[in-house]
Amino acid sequence: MTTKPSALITGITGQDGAYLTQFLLDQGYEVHGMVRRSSLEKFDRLTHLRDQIELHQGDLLDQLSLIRLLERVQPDEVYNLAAQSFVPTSFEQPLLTGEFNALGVTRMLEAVRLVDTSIRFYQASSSEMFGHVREEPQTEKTPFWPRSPYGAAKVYGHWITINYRESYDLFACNGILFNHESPLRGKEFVTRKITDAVARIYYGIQDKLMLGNLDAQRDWGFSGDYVRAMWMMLQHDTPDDYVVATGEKHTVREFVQHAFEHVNLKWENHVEIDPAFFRPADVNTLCGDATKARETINWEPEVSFAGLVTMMVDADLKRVEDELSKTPAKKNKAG
Ligand code: NAP
Ligand code: G4F
Repeated sequence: MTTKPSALITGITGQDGAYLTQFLLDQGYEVHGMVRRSSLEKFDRLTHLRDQIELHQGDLLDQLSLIRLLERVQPDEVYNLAAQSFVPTSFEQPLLTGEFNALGVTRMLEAVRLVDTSIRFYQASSSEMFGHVREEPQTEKTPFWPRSPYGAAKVYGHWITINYRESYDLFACNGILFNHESPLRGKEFVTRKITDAVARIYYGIQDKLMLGNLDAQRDWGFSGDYVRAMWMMLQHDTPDDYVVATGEKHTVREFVQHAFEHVNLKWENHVEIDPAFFRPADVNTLCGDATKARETINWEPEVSFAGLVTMMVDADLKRVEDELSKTPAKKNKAG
């Protein structure tokens, strides 16, 4: 009898957690997720998978909860996706962001080191670490210059992962993932904020979309493609760090333009600038070179920029239409 491989995902309730869960189930894994205790359960992204996975309480702030969780689950692989992931919040809550995104990684690595050093560990590193970019495109060798408490905390998480690999011989990998989006993206992030607004404007229940820095450039990919790269890193013979990116960058303005054009609306009639959405320091441009991931683990993205925008607008159109069908009097398509 062969036993199924098992994985523990922290941050399973998030965007990537949902896509990674589906991917690992499709690969025949037993999937466990760590969730924070909350007075209300927020498992919306996992609804369709709920009976195929096991959820356990734990928190990146609580070392013992992590140790006990690994002892109970005995996973082959740990995907550490949990984090305070919204950059503007990191300016408001820099210490808490550091607790989750920096020290939380150390707690997770300590738990692996104490419970079972054969566990393979994935850390969710970020292109936000490149910040004020030193070269373009960015590779695994590009120096970091974080521009937010979020980015600075992720740099710590990145290096402590490398340190545990070198000190204790752990199979620990960093995925330096560039921005990746999907219909499951939180509505506070710019892409989903735009596609949600486009759908609401199309159906006449919103008129204006307030945004900040339209000139920022990002290398946007699809979350479903990027979680595949996480898994591929842990299947390789040796642990290493990889940039995961499409190699193509676009401005926020271009994202806006594509999203509004998809429903034949003129974005200039609806988008306004609100200084409240500018950051104390922003990352003006990001564009990744994923040559190493392509050549070493054979990873390639499948969804294009245009495909991503269309997928997200279509999903929000369907969702808003479904919501409105429950309150038909409000439905009023914009021309
Ligand atoms: P997300 O949707 O914001 O999900 C974050 C997850 O972390 C949620 O499940 C959240 O749980 C959990 N979490 C936060 N604090 C926690 C704590 N103290 N203890 C336990 N769980 C906690 O983020 P995502 O887009 O899926 O990103 C996944 C990871 O990749 C994050 O580490 C992010 O920083 C990193 N990353 C993302 C991108 C991107 O473009 N998406 C790019 C590079 C790196 P609740 O549901 O309880 O809030
Ligand atoms: O969508 P964003 O909030 O994503 P950001 O800051 O790039 O961070 C995301 O990607 C990182 C990888 O590089 C992850 F590590 C991180 O967890 C997160 O997933 O903002 C993108 C750009 C920024 O330059 C921002 O200033 O869009 C600009 N922007 C313009 N108007 C806006 C808005 N961002 C938001 N959230 N809201 C706006 O109204």
